[in-house]
Amino acid sequence: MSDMLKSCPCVTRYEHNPVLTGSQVPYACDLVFNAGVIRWQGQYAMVFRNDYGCTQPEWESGKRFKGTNIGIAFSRDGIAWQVGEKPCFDIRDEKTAALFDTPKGEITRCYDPRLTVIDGETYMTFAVDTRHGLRGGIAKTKDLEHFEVLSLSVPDNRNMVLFPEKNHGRYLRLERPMPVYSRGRDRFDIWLSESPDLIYWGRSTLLAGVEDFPYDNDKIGPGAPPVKTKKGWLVFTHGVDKDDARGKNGWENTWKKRYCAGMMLLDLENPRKVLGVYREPLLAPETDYEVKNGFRTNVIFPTGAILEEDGTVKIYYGASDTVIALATAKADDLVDLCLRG
Ligand code: BMA
Repeated sequence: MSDMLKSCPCVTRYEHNPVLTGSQVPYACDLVFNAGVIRWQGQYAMVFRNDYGCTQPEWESGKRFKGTNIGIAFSRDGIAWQVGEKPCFDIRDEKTAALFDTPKGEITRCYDPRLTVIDGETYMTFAVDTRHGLRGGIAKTKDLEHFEVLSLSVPDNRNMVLFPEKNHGRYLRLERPMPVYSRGRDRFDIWLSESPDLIYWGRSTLLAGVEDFPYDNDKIGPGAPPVKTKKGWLVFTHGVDKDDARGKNGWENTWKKRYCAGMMLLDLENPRKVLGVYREPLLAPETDYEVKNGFRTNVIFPTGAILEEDGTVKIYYGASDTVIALATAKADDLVDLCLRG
């Protein structure tokens, strides 16, 4: 696996990246990353993963974080963000814990949120660590402050994203189950499921495998909720290549993975049909905030995308599991690259 992966020339990183760092958060916070973003009441809203209780010297000496919660931020331009006074979803908070139909203490962490608006209703999908495996959650909210949890998947599954439109009356989601037992190692793919009500999910089919993304050799997963373009659903993905020759990167002595952003295009009428996969990385770790000084370096993890009226797509991604960064591209260029393969 080449160590020289380059980002696609049609993508531009925001020159003053990152757009959100822990220093902007008015409560306990050391890392902010992996954020869902939507348009919200004439502005933009973001929910982001917040890990706290462990500073850089501490994580470098092996200490663990005290906790993780989900924070909220708002912005007029999608670039300058104002963070809310407290987290919007915190499993250590009794009100949040009471949203789940699980025994006390079963859920240990909720993280990696994505936001989607469907028929005027706002939904948050998120990963859930439990004492019995990793689950994918879906919650509904009217105000990004109060949530109703609609469903939790069976383990192990995460990286769920909802399509912003129903398809033939059914909700659709992309997801990434983790079949360790049958495959013997990480080799995880992207699946598509449908639901009449966001609670009961079925008709699951494989959408894309690791082998469809030639620069990945380990696992892939859905990134941001699909973006509707004239020629198809544009899906941003993340993908991992692993190289045992890689030494220390970030806090772990054995971090051998690299996360890149990728993309593919799905048919509008039948999203189970892949029209094209871009066979190179859309974004590969290159800048200082992506390859140096982070908690886990060499990580680009896209989780939010907004299509602007002028045809520009804003892509939000976690960089090095430490900050949130922004890149932009023309949707038409991205669609053409997917179709070209
Ligand atoms: C995944 C998740 C993400 C994280 C990524 C890179 O497994 O834990 O939250 O950004 O690894 O560390």
